[in-house]
Amino acid sequence: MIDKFTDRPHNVLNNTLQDLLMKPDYLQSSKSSLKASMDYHLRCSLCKEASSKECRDLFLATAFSLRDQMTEKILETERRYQQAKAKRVYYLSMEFLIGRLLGDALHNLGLIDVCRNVLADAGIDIEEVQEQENDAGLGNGGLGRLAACFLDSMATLSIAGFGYGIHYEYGLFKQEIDNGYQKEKPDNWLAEFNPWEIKRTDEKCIVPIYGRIEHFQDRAGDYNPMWLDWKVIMGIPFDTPVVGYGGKTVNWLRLYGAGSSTDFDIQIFNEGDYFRAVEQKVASETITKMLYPLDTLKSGKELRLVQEYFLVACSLRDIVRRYLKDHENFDRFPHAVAIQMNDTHPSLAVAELMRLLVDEYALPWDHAWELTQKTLAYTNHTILSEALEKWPVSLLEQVIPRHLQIIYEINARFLQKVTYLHPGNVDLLRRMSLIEEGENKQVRMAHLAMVGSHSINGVSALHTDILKKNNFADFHAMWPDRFVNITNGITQRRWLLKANPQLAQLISKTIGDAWITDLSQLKRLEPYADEPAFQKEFRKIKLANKERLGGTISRTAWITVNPESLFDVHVKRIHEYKRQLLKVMHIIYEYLRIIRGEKKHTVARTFIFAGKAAPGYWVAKQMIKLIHNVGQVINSDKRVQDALKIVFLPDYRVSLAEKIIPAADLSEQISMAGTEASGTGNMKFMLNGALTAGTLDGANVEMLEEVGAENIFIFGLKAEEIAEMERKSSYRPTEYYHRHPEIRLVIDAFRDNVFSPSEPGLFQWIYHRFMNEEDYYFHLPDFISYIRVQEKIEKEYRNTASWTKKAILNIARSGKFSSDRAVSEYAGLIWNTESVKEG
Ligand code: 26V
Repeated sequence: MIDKFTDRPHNVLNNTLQDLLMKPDYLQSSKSSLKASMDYHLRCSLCKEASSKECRDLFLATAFSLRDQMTEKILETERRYQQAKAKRVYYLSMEFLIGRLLGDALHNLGLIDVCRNVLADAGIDIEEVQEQENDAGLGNGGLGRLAACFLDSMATLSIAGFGYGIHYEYGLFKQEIDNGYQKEKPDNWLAEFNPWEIKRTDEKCIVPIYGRIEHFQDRAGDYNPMWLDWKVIMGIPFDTPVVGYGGKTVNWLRLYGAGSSTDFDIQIFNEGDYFRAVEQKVASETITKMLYPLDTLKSGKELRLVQEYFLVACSLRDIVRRYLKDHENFDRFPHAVAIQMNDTHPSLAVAELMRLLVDEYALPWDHAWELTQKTLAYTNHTILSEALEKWPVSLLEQVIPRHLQIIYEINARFLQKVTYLHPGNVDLLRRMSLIEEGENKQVRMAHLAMVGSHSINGVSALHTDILKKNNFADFHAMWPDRFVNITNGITQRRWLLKANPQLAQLISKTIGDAWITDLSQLKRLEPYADEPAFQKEFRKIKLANKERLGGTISRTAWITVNPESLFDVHVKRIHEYKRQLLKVMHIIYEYLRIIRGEKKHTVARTFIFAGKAAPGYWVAKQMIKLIHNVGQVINSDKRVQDALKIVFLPDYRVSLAEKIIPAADLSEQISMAGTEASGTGNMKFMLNGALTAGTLDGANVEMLEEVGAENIFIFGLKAEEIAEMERKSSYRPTEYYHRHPEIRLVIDAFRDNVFSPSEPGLFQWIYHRFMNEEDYYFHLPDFISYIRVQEKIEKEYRNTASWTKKAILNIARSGKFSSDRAVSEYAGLIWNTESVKEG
């Protein structure tokens, strides 16, 4: 009898299973071996019948099967790195927004079709199985997702690059919507077991914290401070394999969870204080309980500082331990190791590396400093002043007293250098100091990161330019060569191959599949941009993606949308600088003009929003409520039922983005110029054939350069124009209000409760803000050019062939925005490392 799963006689299958139980020799990619491996794991790892059709069981069995392959490859990759004496790159980040891993792993291992077939034979849809996986939401947004894309690219390029982060028990909160208001729910993503990670108790480390400094002298009479009475936290590593495309190289992401030291507990136990011992254990474990959401208010939370220190302390111990396995002293440290600090969150690495080298390995200060600077590099991801990290000196003194001492020493030596270069310039000293003076002294973490690194990079050309000219101008004047730009990128494996399989297939059918590892190949699509047959296929795929998203919308937001309408999409974190309000004002303008008979609607639009607001950020939460209320009024108004629909999809996360982005016609990237460091969503939309309505901000500037002005809709003031208006304090919102009837129409609607008929006054704060000249993100100066560009969009969308051509050209010209390009630039310009390929 032939087994329908394996195409083999039953007795052969039984033999295979027998073999498996003795010697797991199933690391091949054929259908039968994957099926056999899944059966094995159903039985032996999950204690379920091999015939189980539970999607959860099948998800776990598939994941275990893939993990087997990956762990084997990790060892092989490690041997290759060892043999080549590869320089190792450690990417330190408080966030890794990796989302789901199954689909990614299947694509990268080349098993997606095999797995689809295995499951289809059992009558199961692979997508249903993929839906079983919880997103690993270990990040807030762009910064964390960038880290995840970089991991994929490093593995694909066979760079010995590893992520180091925190094993949060709770990821970013889940968002629910109640009467239009955001409600936060805990994201207990590990509740149902995470099949990818491997807990490495054998590689745990000890981290000292708190305590006090005693000022001793050594035998030679030199100052020798001692850090005493510290407490102990244990750092327990959890490793997740990161498989590169083609499955040849498998790196890993190491996330540290905090635990209590058993020795420490035993001491308290022995003192007979059982409850204190348990308290101690719970307190330690709290450190990695949850990821902090971005908040507007400077919270100065001790626990967050402890998290940042914990990450740095665990990572550096591990990095040094690995290094010392093959080296006798530290002389080659910067040749063997590169450490990238993802924003200032891990910038205590500067002080911790100095402490390790000077205190624990007894290196002279100057030598230690040279090694530290040569090893570390810093990426800046934001210039928003409220997001620049500063920690109170008093808090550092309490939590990590020795590190504070070291920071003071670094500062003293640094200021000496500044004084030497600019004698008598006290103002410059005050500006550049690592310590902000004042009633409550604070450590400026960006200054610490810059002083302690050999490289400082911004994440788009415009952003790097702004860093050099404004925020870090003094540092740039001192070290012009230390500043580099590396424009962000995204991995096409997740954001096209996996998220938009039909489009990926069409592209591969047309130009071959080299684009999967070389995105510049997409250029070869250009000749097809106005070819009717290709256009037709592209449109068919776009429509199918829109229909699919329509299904998600009706299930999660209970709104029926027309897939033939223009999908106009604004999805990202909710923040004033990203200007969701500008989008809402445009919608209100359209609506009021149609119902007043001033405009005949021509193009039906579905406006799609998604995004989380920080729990303590009132304005952002009001924006969510506003979007819902405007939606309620407009969606239920028969006069516009064929013209306008507004949707807010709850709980924006990586897996939802994967459904939304392939379905977009228009991508809204409308931040106030000079505020969005780069943006990466903008690139994902472009890659999936959406056109962009955008300001000249972040990477939009470079998208314009790549795609050409006729294929992107740019509007609004430029960053320098805004900076100039801010310098002169010349902007008066009320002047715009009085000058432009279009603006009055919209703003008066907030005053007149048009969108809160049953809650008068709810949105009047928006009206008052404008009237009080408080429009910090320049909505009004950009409004008129925004509605004009939207009129143009509408006109162009009606010409289907020309719109489709533009969409295809966007795809064809998106090659620059691959994270493979970005990571290669890091490797060349900052890390001084290269690929270690097989063979
Ligand atoms: C931090 C904070 C902290 C408190 C106040 C509100 C606020 C707003 C933004 C941020 C930014 C956190 C860092 C971050 O995620 N930056 C993003 O990094 C992306 C990757 O480089 C980049 O594409 C985005 O433009 C940038 O916002």
